[in-house]
Amino acid sequence: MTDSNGRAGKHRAVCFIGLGTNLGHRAENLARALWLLDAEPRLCVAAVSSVYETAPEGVTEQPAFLNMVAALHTELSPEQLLAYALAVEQRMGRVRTRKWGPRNIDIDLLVYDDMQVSSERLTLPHPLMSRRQFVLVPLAEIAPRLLLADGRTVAQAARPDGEGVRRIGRLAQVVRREQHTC
Ligand code: PH2
Ligand code: MG
Ligand code: MG
Repeated sequence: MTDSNGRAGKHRAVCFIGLGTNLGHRAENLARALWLLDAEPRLCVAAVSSVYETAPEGVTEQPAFLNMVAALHTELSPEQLLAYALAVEQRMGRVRTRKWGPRNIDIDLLVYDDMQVSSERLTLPHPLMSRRQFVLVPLAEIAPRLLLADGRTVAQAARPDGEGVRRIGRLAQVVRREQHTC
């Protein structure tokens, strides 16, 4: 592949990820995860949604989540990106207790170009994304026309005024509010 100057270059994929946290300083956890992702030279955080406070799904007896999504440009393969995302979770000290239980940070790959992947470690697009308003509502901000597996666009599937998903602001504002500095 060549760029507009005729230089050979690696393919840069566009990927969407979901971030979630319901333990500790939640907004700081989101900020740190994005910072650690962006620190990888073959990966760039291209866009971020607002931050939403969301009611826990699956296991409902746990603290409320902060959720957001981000668009990444990356030269990493899906498997490499997954490995890097898991390394960021580990570096942030994530302790895995039970499935869908509380966590200080969760980074999920949602979509990677128009690639379909089905392996033991990774399924793309994320099989639950079209049912999760805590993913769809933030994703509608940065990728409203993205097509879901069922043929709807993200904008059609998102219910921003529905129950359980409340926009609380841009990340930098939310971090400052959590630190009580404004
Ligand atoms: N993640 C889960 C299970 N349930 N609920 C909300 N609101 N937000 C999440 O990120 C979330 C969840 C499994 O990863
Ligand atoms: Mg998850
Ligand atoms: Mg996960």
